[in-house]
Amino acid sequence: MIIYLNGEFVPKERAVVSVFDHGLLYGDGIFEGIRAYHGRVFKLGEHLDRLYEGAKALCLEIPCSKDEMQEIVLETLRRNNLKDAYIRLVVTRGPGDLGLDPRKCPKAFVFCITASIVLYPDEMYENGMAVISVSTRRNIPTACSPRVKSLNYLNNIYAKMEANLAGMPEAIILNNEGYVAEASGDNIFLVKKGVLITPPSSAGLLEGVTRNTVMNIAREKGITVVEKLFTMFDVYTADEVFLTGTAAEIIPCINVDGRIIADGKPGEMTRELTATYRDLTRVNGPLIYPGGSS
Ligand code: PXG
Repeated sequence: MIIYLNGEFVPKERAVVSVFDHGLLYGDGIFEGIRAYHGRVFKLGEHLDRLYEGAKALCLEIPCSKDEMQEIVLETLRRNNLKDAYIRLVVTRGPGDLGLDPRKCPKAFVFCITASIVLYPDEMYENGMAVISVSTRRNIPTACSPRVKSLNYLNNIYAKMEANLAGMPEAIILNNEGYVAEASGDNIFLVKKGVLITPPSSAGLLEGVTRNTVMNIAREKGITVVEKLFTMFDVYTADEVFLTGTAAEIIPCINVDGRIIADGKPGEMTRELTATYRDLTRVNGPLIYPGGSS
């Protein structure tokens, strides 16, 4: 496995980060989880836009342009001979001293890992999954914005731990007002009377690339899409519930906090959106091997 590490391509064993890196010392940094399908990097532009917006919010100067970053991702995939992959792109504040002041870190540190993709079991997509809501509240946007995909994921990890302790695969997280925000690493959607509903960004959530893609697919199909606040009552009584994320794509939820959703089977709209989403992964995004080689 070859890793891109701050200007070099190195074997996994040599891909190490300083103990003085503020990404490690303070969670000061940002990342993206991206996926490549059939020799293309799906929605790469959208992921890079989110990365650079996060950097802007944190006054973190990424030491290369978006075009150069795109090439770093594509070249890392080429060096690993991958066509289908999970990509982890990380920008840390870089090495500094033991004080938290980011000005002590002269240069951001960039790395890119490309790994073969671990697919979730088909069974989960066929039959849906059971999830629970947890007591951990989503970070308050005025304190630590969930819109920044930062290296500080403790909020999400607390939620995931609660799900783990309850023996459940995923957690639904509410915001500090008690409205549904998202899952620990996925966004949430409901279908009610043919309308597709998801919490607005202002609920305090990461604006998922998959979330945006699904909303666009739905609109193109003529489905009404509404971003509005809702509570767990709306989840329990929805016709369909599903989660969206780069790794999981679209996963149906058929049981939430012990309430069976509708007839307990993945719904029609969830199936239809999933089929179109998968079609899109074949045609969207820059080619890794433009000449058609490999
Ligand atoms: N919300 C949160 C909090 C996330 O971290 C999403 C939503 C979905 O966003 P995208 O852009 O992927 O549609 C995410 C991203 C993992 C893993 O290993 C997944 C994410 C983050 C970190 C790790 O499954 N999901």
